[in-house]
Amino acid sequence: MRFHVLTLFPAMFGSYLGEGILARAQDREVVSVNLHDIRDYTHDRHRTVDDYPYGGGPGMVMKPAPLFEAVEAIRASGELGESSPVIMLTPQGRTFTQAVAEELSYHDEIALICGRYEGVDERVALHLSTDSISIGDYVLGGGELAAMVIIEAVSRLLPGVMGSAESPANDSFTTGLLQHPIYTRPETFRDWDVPEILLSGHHAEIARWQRRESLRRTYLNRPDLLDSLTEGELTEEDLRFLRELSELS
Ligand code: 6GU
Repeated sequence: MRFHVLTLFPAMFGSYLGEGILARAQDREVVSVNLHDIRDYTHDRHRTVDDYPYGGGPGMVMKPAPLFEAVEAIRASGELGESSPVIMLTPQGRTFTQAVAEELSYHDEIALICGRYEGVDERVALHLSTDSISIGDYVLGGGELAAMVIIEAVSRLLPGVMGSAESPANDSFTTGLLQHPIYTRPETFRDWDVPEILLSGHHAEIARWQRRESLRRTYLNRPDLLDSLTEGELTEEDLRFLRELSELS
């Protein structure tokens, strides 16, 4: 899968993409990340990428021309198909979730446009991008971190990026519940013991404990996730346990 990133700050990406699973994914040629400096698509001496907003107001607006020319040049190179997504990264976009990551993982090529300043000329959203995405309800200085979040979340879903032992199938949000607590050695650390059940070797009992702890965490930290589980995703025993939790609080 190929990601094209259009940014005013290509240097922000190097060290992040050069480590960990993203480095491995690129070495294995499962993922490639092409960085495009938006300023390279200007034609004036000052390489101007922004201007004042029509109608007044604070801050500067990213001009449309460099972004259109950048996307058109990438398309002309043959590395971004006519029907590939061109995604504007902006706090005004739809919220990025695991389901969106999965949806994007089926494409061969994706372009990510990192907005900066107070915004981007609306004609980019109207006539260039096919989608707009936000990574959550808070404001960042630009879309660069959002691009890295999306590249990582999508890349780890691609075959050959994660080992089978780290399979994404059990991830929080893939199952619709938060992950249960996990422990490693030592058995006792500073007087704090690993829950006895995990040392028992009773696999069925361990699975039951893990399921309950997933439900407990989700109930406490993300009750909205429980509401969006569909019929049949919770067993009678799950429902009984959740009723117990709500009676305790
Ligand atoms: Cl995609 N961009 C900016 N500037 N802020 C954000 C965001 C994106 N997603 C959440 N906050």
